[in-house]
This record gives sequence, C-alpha cells and structure tokens, in this order.
Amino acid sequence: MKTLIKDIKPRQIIDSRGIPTIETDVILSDGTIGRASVPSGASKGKCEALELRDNDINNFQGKGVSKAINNIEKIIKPAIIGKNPFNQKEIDLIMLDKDGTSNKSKLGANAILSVSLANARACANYEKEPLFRYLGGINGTLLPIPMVNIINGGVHANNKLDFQEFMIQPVVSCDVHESIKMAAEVFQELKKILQKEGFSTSVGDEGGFAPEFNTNKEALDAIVLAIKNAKYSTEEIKICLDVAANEIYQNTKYILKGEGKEFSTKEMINYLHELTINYPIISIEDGLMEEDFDGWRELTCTLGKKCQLVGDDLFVTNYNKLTYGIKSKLANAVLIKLNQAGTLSETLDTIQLAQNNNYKTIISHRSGETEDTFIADLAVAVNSGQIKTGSISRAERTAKYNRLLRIEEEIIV
Ligand code: 2PG
Ligand code: MG
Repeated sequence: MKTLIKDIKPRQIIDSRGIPTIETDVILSDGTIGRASVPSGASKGKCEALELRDNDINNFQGKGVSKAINNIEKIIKPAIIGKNPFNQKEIDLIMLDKDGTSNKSKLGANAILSVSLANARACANYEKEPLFRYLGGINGTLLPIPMVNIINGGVHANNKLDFQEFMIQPVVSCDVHESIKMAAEVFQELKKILQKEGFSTSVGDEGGFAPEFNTNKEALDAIVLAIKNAKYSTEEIKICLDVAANEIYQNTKYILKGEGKEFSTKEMINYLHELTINYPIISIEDGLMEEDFDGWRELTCTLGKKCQLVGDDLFVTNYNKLTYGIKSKLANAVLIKLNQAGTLSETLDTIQLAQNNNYKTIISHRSGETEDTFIADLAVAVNSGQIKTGSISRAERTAKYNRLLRIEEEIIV
C-alpha cells in the first residue's frame, strides 16, 4: 500500500452565518494532509441526513458541534486509522457501519461527511493532482454552467418574497469566465435599479440582494430589466427559480403571503406555468412540497418538456428517493448536496443514477457555507453540467466561482 491514514484532526469552525460547523484534517502516513469542511442548510428536506448539534442553549444557542467532533475522535478515528485512503468506498462504509442508523443520526452526517471529503482531498494531494482530476479522472472535463442567485427571499432573507431564490443562468457560453462576466454585469445593473428605486442593496444569506419587494413579479421584472440594461437578451440569459415550496405549504395549501394568495396544488401548478409563459424561466426547483407526489407528477407532465424541474427537498440526494422519483416520473433534474447524503460515495452513486436515467444534475452549495470549494471540483469531475453556488458576492460563494476559473485554466490549454 502506498500510504495509510495516520491521523484525523477535527475542529469546530464558523460558517458564513456565524454558526459552528466542522472542519477535518485527514493526515496520511507520509505527512500529506487533506482538509474539508461541511456546509449547513436553512430550508431542509425532511429526509436529509442528520446534522448533529449539541443542543446546549448556553453554547452557540445550541448550535455547537462538539458531540459530532467527539464522535470523530472517539469512534471514527480508531475505526479508520491504518486504512487505505484510496479505498473511498471502504472508508465511507466503515463510517456508515459505525453509525448504524438510516439517517446518520448517531455519529452525525456533519461528522461523517467532513472525514469523507477530507479523505478524498488527502488522496488528491498525495497524488499531486487537482481534486477534480482525482475524482473524475481523464473523463471529468465539463465545466458547469452556473445558476447565479441574484435575489434572495423565503427563509434566506427577511423580506416578503415567498420564493427563496431568483437566479440567472447564462446559456450561450460554455466558458466559466464568460458566464461569470455576464452574471456579474447583470448583478451590477440590478444593484443600480434597486438603488434608483430606493430599495436596500444589502444581501441575503446566499449573496443575492434582498430588497423589500412584495411580489414575485416585482423581482422578475427587475431581473429582466437588469438583463436588458447589461445589454444582454433573454435568449442569452435565462431565469431559474427555487420556490422551496416546503416552506410555504400549510394544510394542503401553498400560501404566497407576498402575493396575497392561497393555492391548491392545481392552482400552484397553473401559477408556475403562467410564470414560465410570461418570463424567460427555464428551471424551477422544489416548485411543490416534497410529499405532494401527485402534484409533482402533474407538474412534470405539464411543464417537464419546456422547463427543468429540479428536486431538492424532493430527493435530498438520496438514492432510494431518486429511484422512486424516476419510476414515478417526478421532476427531470436533481439538486446534489453532499451534506444531504452525508458521504462522498453515496453522493456519487446518486449522481450516477440520475445520469443513467437522463435526469439533469446540479451540484449545489448550502445557504450556510464555508470557504471550502469541494463542490466546484465535484461539478467538473462528474460532468454535472450545472452548478448552483450563490451570488457574485460574499467570499464563501465567490470562492467556488474563483475555483472554477482556476480549473478552467487547467482544462483549456
Ligand atoms: C436550497 C439551498 C441552497 P438551503 O434550498 O437549494 O440554495 O438552501 O441550504 O438553505 O437548504
Ligand atoms: Mg432548494
């Protein structure tokens, strides 16, 4: 064996919301170090792998992660020291076995994932290869088209917007630098529009603006104008939405407070359909609640041919949930979040399943992020085609775009 896992060093760090999270170093016998940290969501799917928190209200309002860190030190570390780090599946399986639950609630998905990712990075560092190449081999070369968040609402901002994310996607260029340029120019034009209209230009959790708009229409109109003011057409730059419908669903109704509307599933589908007719919308994520399966089937039937329908809370990057979705014809794309799955190998299995069944894959950040750029490399390695990693602001978001720019340099010679 070329090298072995010699040591594991976890620590508590702070995420972009000032909430504790875990960073772990995996140290190999030759001294190579791999480091990774884990993000955290605000609008979570019910069936996500569990993020273990201390729940001690005297410490970070209960959000500390010392229990999860203790699990790494006392349970994971002794089980994987001396193992071959290049056998990622084995490392992940050992942790799953030690956890023994279906949602990683014993050790914590945050504990497990930090080790899983740090292990992969240690291997890449040992091989002196960039992470995307270690993960994807010579085949992982497709640069992802970004979905860039420019207006935040829902639980990511304290404005009245019902939808969580309004994003733009430059669709004419396959170059990362060109896509980023186009998105950044629209972002700046949007800022000018907001300033002119007297709205705040402060940003929400994912770096998009969080103006006091009341209706989705106001947000969409401002975006269309910003695209035009930046001298692009809506053929070149499209709009993507994350409705995050779990958050607006109550007692069989979709409650859009900003719009002053309460919709049945059927009415909600009609509303989304109308939006796609009136605006250049090409992708809608979590348009319906995660358990509204009949609704999802109907939504997919109605809109699936013209629009990307992304399951985030619907699938939670879970192999079995996606298998059910494929069989039942729910959505046509899956959002991929490493911490919903909890290990690198399970995430890769879900991506593979999606790709084998012609479901689009979008590698995604979380609303609480760190400076770790793992997802940029992952997106290229698996040829995901798309990445969702927030706005053209806030360093934890731009870190991923900047990493993609560096990868682009390595791929295009
Ligand atoms: C989402 C994500 C990321 P959160 O819903 O897609 O944008 O948000 O991390 O809060 O779940
Ligand atoms: Mg989402």
